[in-house]
Amino acid sequence: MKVALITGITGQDGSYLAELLLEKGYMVHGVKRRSSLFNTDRIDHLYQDPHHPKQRFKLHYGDLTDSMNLTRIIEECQPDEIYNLGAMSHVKVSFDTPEYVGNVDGLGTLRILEAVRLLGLEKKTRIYQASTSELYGGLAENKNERGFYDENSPFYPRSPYGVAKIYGFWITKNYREAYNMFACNGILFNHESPRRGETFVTRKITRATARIALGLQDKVYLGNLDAKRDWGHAKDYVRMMWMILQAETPEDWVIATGETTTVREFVRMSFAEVGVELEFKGKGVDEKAFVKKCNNPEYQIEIGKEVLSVDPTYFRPTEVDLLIGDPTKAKEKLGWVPEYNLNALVKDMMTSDVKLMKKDQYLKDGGYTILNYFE
Ligand code: NDP
Ligand code: GDR
Repeated sequence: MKVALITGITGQDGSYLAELLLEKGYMVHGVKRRSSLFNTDRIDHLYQDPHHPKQRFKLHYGDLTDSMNLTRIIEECQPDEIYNLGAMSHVKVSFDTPEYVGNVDGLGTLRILEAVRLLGLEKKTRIYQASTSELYGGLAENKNERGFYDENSPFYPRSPYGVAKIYGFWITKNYREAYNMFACNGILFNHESPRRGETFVTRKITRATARIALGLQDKVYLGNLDAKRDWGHAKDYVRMMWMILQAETPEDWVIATGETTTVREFVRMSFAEVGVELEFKGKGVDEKAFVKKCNNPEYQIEIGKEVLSVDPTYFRPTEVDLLIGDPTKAKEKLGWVPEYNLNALVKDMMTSDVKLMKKDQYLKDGGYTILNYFE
């Protein structure tokens, strides 16, 4: 039985990857941070009783800032594959906690690589590093001749997160070259899902849309509506993480859809999923969105209602304006065929959030407190 170790197993990608590897028959170990509450919502359905003789899913307390802890876990698990997905992954928050992000997202990667090397596992253990399109920083002049970012495009990170991840990228490549390790970077563009953290823009939008439709929330405040992202579905992307470690040679790979869309358009598409047509008026910080039509009798949402305003709090000190990836290499060499397009992604997220928010509505009607925290 193959053995995998996943850092960041409680996150969006970690949960989908754990599912995939369990389906493939792996023994899956995960690193979980200690927190004052259970923080396992995304993987509760995978939990297995530790007393079960055939247990194939095991969590270990740990942290990417603690090299002794990581070394001990790796020694115990003897993994064939390590997926280093753990990170403080929010770009805006990285401006508030830059040193911590450097430690976790940058040095954390080194700690994994060095542990594998010191334990003498460099011939056995393959390592996947969660690199990111944030490395490119969205500089127009750095796109390839076809207008995309690819494996050869120069990097120019625009946040403490991007800068920390660039260390992770290069140290992974360096250990590959210096010690002949099977260590690979997946340069993944934005990928979303119903399990996406609530403070990333897509989930913030789908959650708010469902709440507004159901009368649980008045409006949503967003930052830069003109930002463009290449959004795919996390389920498609974790499959690629696995494929990257099954390749014949260790390499770096861009995973993207090759299409880019504004935040404004994502809002429009989300409201359309619940039958609400929007009209955007104004520019920059004065831009707002109003309900133009409501084609769904289930939702009593009044025509002309203001449902979106811009709040500059959500602007970033330095922004990545546009990202679009070129997945040609992954398509040709790894057979990358995503199952979801943007329409299917929005539908999946909206279906899930409407269901979740109906549950909240039921709880609220029953007198229970529901989460009213927006960020
Ligand atoms: P999430 O934010 O959903 O998950 C991050 C995970 O990292 C969580 O399990 C979190 O634990 C864990 N973590 C945070 N800090 C530490 C730490 N100090 N020690 C150990 N674990 C820690 O991110 P995603 O699942 O979306 O992304 C997975 C990885 O891929 C990240 O590295 C991200 O930067 C990268 N990435 C993501 C992209 C995307 O669009 N989703 C695109 C490109 C790269 P806890 O639950 O306790 O907070
Ligand atoms: P990103 O994702 O920064 O691309 O990083 P996020 O969803 O946070 O932002 C995307 C774009 O939307 C704009 N935006 C807002 N963003 C947030 N979070 N909240 C808002 O209210 C809002 N309004 C507008 C942002 O300015 C930005 O331009 C994600 C993370 O998953 C990283 O870990 C990963 O590496 C990259 O994707 C690829």
